[in-house]
Amino acid sequence: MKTVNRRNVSIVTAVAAACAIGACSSNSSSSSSSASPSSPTTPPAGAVSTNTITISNNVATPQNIKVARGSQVTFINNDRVSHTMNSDPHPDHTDCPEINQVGFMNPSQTKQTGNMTTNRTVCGFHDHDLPNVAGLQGSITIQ
Ligand SMILES: [Cu+2]
Repeated sequence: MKTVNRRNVSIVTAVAAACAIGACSSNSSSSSSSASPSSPTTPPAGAVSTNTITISNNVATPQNIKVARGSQVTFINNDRVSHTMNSDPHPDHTDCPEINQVGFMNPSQTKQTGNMTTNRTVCGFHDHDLPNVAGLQGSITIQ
């Protein structure tokens, strides 16, 4: 009994010593960099010229589009579940309020943004109910 206890104590001591010299493998210190979606500052490469984004199976297609300034973007929810599309950043939705006019979408529902007249070049969007699902994040570049 005493031998076992002594061995456990020495293992704990060894782990604590390893952490003290920076050998811990924890990634907790970098978690803040992968937080909520926010608008990109430059247009994503490969943005598609279209005014329509279709959602199915928790993926928006195309994810990155470019549109004329002042035009509207149509979101089509072809999914079996509802989605709530909002402007980045989450949860404030302040970058491009025009996108917030889409908001809650029932399955099979189609909704439009307001006229994209923001001063921003790129507007990020996301599903407010699933803010960390990458397939439901995308961008609208305004030309
Ligand atoms: Cu949100």
